[in-house]
Amino acid sequence: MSTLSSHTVRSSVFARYQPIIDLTTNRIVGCEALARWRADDGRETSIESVIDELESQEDLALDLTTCMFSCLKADLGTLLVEHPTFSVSVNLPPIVLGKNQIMPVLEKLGLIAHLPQLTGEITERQALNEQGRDAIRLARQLGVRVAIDDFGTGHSGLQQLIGLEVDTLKIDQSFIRQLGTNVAAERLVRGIAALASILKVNIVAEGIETPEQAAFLRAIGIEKGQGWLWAKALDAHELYAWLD
Ligand code: G
Ligand code: MN
Repeated sequence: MSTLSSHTVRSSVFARYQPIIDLTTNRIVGCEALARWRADDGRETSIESVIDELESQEDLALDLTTCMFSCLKADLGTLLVEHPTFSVSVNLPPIVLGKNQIMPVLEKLGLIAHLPQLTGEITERQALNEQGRDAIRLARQLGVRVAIDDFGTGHSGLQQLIGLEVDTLKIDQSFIRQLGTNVAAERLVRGIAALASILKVNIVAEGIETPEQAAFLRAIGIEKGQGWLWAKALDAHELYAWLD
């Protein structure tokens, strides 16, 4: 049974923004909007404890996504206008794309002009069933780019993955963490880089924490990364400061 109401979701969810860095220039090229949860006592917490419940119900998942786009517009609206090449990624649960409810939200928020600057992230695990494949198609129809999140963790067949029409693969941080200590993880990351290059899709490496990890990724041709090496998820003021 659900313990969360629409009202609670709308008043508790807010966004933080983690910079996405061009590994060759070390400059910020975009960010990922990460959902945070404000607990009853005002503390900021991770959304982990409620995310499964939110994403299992269509109305709550839509409330979550609406909150994220609404924060994004309020926090980064000016930035999107002033920096037309800056792009923002938002996690998009497939369940919210199914009923064409997102477009009215984007229209109401005045985000239509910025659709090419937005990327919807769908996890590899969610991308491969029928609902996930439909979600990818619907996101593309909306005019946003599509990224496969947590790439490498879904235990999917290569054949299924190659069939997905996406713009970007986001290599999961569990592989990045093992660079330098686990040869198998290094080979896998090299393999993903080669695959992406053949498929002509972009790569973002997630969870980069050390200069050595960044150097390895740069050396094998991965263009973009995010992680604590540069910044944790920031509020809008901190993100604007990064741009200067
Ligand atoms: O599922 P997704 O890959 O979008 O999850 C991003 C999560 O990873 C966020 O909760 C974020 O706080 C966390 N994260 C981002 N950068 C790093 C990092 O460099 N190291 C670790 N351990 N976690 C990170
Ligand atoms: Mn993500």
